[in-house]
Amino acid sequence: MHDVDILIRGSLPQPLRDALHENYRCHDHAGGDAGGALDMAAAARIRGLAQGGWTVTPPAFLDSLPALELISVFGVGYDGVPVDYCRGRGIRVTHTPDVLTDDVADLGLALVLMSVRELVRLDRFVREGRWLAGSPPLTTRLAGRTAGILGLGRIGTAIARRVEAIGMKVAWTGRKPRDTPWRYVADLAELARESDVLVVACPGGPATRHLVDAKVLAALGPEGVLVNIARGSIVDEDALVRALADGTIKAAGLDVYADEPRVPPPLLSMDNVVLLPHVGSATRETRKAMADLCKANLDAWFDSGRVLTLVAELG
Ligand code: 8YV
Repeated sequence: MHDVDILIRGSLPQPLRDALHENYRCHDHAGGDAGGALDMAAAARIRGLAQGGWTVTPPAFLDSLPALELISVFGVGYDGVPVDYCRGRGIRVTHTPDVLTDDVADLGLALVLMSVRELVRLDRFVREGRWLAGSPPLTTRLAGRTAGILGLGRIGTAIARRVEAIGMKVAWTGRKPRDTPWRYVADLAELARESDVLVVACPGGPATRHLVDAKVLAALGPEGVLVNIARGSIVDEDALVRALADGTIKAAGLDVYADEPRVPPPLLSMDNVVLLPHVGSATRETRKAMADLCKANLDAWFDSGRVLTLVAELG
């Protein structure tokens, strides 16, 4: 048992909560994302914060935790944490990279296949007995077509390898070019124009908000498909709904949304969009590995002043 007070915010898996409660004096911030009162005396003692990947922790809230040393995020994305503010106060921020890369990339590949080969629609075709009345509609070949990847980090790279394995060509864009086996295209709209499928795999946060806008969707074009396994904030959802409704793009496969778990209502009745409930990392094995790493970051810091997986901006 560490002689340390930590705060838990947002949704964490029960086994992780249990392990934290066994090892630390834990304070649950019942208000979660919405905030809510935190006992002032307890707040002054909080040295660690464990939070869900989607949890938003604003600077004003962190101001109420004067002794905070470390934020350990359960998730690879940490767009809910004000990293510049944390740098200013010397608060370390850790996350759970690598352990979820394969699962999220698998889901990216699955959404490419589900959207372009229209697998959900075809499943419904069988269930509704329509096969008895005639042949299913033909779909589109993936081999030989181009996947454009927005963000070639760990997950983007793993998706590139997977789509290449099914015979697709890969091009990508990101903040700056680097040496990769795949062609770099500096301009996102240009990448969209060249792509049959545009896969969003970059981090969320203010720097990437609405990067995929009406212009990019128009460039993707009437045969183009958008896949997003990253963050809903990166896509202008109103523009996406319009583009799917009026045929500006052909289809979309989405695992993430701007206001989860709320999905824009018009998408729910569209046949050309596959909707998943943010399950990129949602396997038992990966969630356990994420939980272990989230706790290991707290333990390493409070045992020996080390952090294991500090976020890149603070490295
Ligand atoms: C997690 C994610 O489900 O890691 C991330 O950034 O979006 C997901 O893999 C989420 O963080 C769990 O809170």
